[in-house]
Amino acid sequence: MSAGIELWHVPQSRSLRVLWFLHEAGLPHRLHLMGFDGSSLRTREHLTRSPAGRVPAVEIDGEAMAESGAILDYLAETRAPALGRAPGHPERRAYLEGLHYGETIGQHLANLTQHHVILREPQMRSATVMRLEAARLAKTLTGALRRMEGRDWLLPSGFSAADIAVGYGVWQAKYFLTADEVPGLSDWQARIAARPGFQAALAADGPPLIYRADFYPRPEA
Ligand SMILES: N[C@@H](CCC(=O)N[C@@H](CS)C(=O)NCC(=O)O)C(=O)O
Repeated sequence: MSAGIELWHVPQSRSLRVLWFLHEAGLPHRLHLMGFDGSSLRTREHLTRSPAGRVPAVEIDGEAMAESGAILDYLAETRAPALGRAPGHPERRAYLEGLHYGETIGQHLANLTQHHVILREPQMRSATVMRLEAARLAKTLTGALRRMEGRDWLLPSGFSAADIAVGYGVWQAKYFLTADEVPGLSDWQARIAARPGFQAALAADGPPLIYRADFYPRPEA
């Protein structure tokens, strides 16, 4: 059994959440950069780490784990308590909500990525899905901003792993939403970009594999 933290990561994917956390917390780790060509994600070896053959996947002291939100919470609990809100903490409920809300945002990003980037043949893409999912993505972010009530981060006591779970979607939204579609979004993205832990994660992220354009406009209705 190998000691320490290993992360299997595809640049620009949800595994950036874990990479960001590791840099925020200053946790030493070994990074395995993977491609997005299904084949490396679907090997028998990788399927032992992630049942659906996804990233992120980690091994922590030799034990495999998938699901970015669960990984963040587990790492907070075991190695970086300042980034978590443990059971009994007055912000525990809001913290858990934020950790999981990341995937409410993430589902819209995934659908947009599929229709703008992954589906290469124009006839496979749906302009309706692109418009609908962009509007739904904007709503998730507007809702989170409303909860923040003018604060910089989700919880009154300050930055936590919940901001990383949600922040990944906030950051990636730049590919699909303009600043005027979600008032406050560009300031939020700037706050994320200013964090040394996020900057270090971006530097380690590897060459872009998913988004090659700066912005993916959707067709007019
Ligand atoms: N809920 C999971 C989602 C993991 C996920 O779907 N990751 C994507 C990258 S963003 C992936 O590995 N996709 C590869 C595929 O679908 O084949 C998490 O948050 O870790």
